[in-house]
Amino acid sequence: MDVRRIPTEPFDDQRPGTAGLRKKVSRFREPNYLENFLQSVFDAAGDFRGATLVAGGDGRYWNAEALERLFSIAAGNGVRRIVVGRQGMLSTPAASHLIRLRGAAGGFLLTASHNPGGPDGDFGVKFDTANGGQAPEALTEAVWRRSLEIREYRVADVAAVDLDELGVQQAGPLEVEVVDPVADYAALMEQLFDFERIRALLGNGRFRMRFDALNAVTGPYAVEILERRLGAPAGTVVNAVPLPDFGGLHPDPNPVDAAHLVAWMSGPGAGDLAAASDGDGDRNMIVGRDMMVSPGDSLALLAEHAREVPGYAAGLAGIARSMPTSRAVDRVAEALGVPCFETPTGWRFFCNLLDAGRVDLCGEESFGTSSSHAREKDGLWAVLFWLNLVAVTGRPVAGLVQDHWRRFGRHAFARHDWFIADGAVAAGIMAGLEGRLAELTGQALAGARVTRADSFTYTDPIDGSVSAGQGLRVFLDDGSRLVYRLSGTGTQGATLRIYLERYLAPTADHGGSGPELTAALGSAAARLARIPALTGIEAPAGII
Ligand code: VG1
Ligand code: CO
Repeated sequence: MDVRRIPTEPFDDQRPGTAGLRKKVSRFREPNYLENFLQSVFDAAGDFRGATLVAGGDGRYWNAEALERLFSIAAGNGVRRIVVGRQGMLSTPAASHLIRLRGAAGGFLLTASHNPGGPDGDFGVKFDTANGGQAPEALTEAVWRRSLEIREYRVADVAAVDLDELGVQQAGPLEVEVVDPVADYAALMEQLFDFERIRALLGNGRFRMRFDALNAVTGPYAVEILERRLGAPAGTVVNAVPLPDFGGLHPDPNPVDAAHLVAWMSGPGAGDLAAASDGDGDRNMIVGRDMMVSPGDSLALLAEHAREVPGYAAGLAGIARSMPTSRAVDRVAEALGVPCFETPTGWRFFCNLLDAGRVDLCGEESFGTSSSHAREKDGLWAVLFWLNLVAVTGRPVAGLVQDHWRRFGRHAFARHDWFIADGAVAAGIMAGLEGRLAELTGQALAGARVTRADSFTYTDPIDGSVSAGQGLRVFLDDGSRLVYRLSGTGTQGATLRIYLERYLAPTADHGGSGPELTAALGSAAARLARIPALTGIEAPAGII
């Protein structure tokens, strides 16, 4: 085989963030930029000669070009076969499942997830290991170190591949197997959920549902599963065709970017359930009638009712949530008598626990939930879980949430995102607050008193690896909590996230939205970190 070694110079900005490497499309298109990063992954992740890898993307702008380069670098590094979704498309959870199903050595996911797409938008690469999970921190750090010293990458000439044609094609030294991106995933969903009961619900002529794929990867999955297999009326899935620029929509399922869905779910003509997913299909937003289900509540509720769903009828071994996620699920875990783990932000931190069989259900406040069926978060899976619950309990979405609050109390939650153009200023704010943490205990804050404040360090219970600096936490004596951390998925400036949580007892008045109930806590949190004083910015750029 003819492998060419192409000389290159390192780039200094290829450190993967919370989930892969994300940059502006224009940066990724610079000569050698993508190639350097891919070669750094091959160098750091081990020997892939003779191996099978999975590849696919969310269909965003530049997906096809990036895939071509991936093929030639994979071939240059001795990969034997690439399993790729038709037209280069694979959702992140479907890719995770495919890696596990095929026993592949890993996979490349070409996506910047919920970041905007198009020529002026973002591009990204996530790398999954053989367990179908995102590369652990030790590996992403090794990739970054390698990217700083790389001097050449290896390519082999690969013939053009017809990504519309299913089956195996020989492309130079590489076998490329084009698969239906939906089939294996849909079959897995049929094993986990009671399709018969859901079909009865969706086809009863009364239940009205809308799923918004936001012109991103989940459209074909949702049409096949919800409309074809479960009999939902045609048109239930909207914005169902993946487009390179997502048709100008921002594929981030949250009440701000998908406000139209929240609007459809209120007032006299409201539907019964609305849902959306993100660019690469791993996030979910669930809306009931006049009820935006907070992701922390969603996780808690799925845990509470897991036994009512076929795939989880045997119960859960344990549950995990990312640290900033509300502690609603902790109360459920306690009631179920199963352990609840608290991990840093990012799905990769759940994977060891899932592999070891210690947990079956995981979730993040950022609209991410999934289970041991995959090693990535899974948007459509969460939607099917909710449909299954509504079908077997006969309760509406809002009723299920209110029942939960009456049993466990409500963890009102919101996230304030402060956009700070100068990353050094944002880092300074975090460092300043960290330096003052020790003095905070006993201080008055938003009508309560600080009981404890610290910087979160995680020790992985399976491999003992330690991840420090994972966010600053301030606990109050009325059960409230503030968490501060810097986003690791943006491509310009810095986003300082403040997570606000307030507990309302089972008998309390549960009225109001998460942002309303935590507004006072939010202003106190901003002042505590001196954000307005140090930036001149008076209000967060986004409240979710
Ligand atoms: C955000 C979320 C985090 C999520 C990550 C990847 O990270 O907060 O919970 O795991 O995005 O999501 P950050 O560092 O910006 O807060 V996505 O859907 O890649 O796949
Ligand atoms: Co995503």
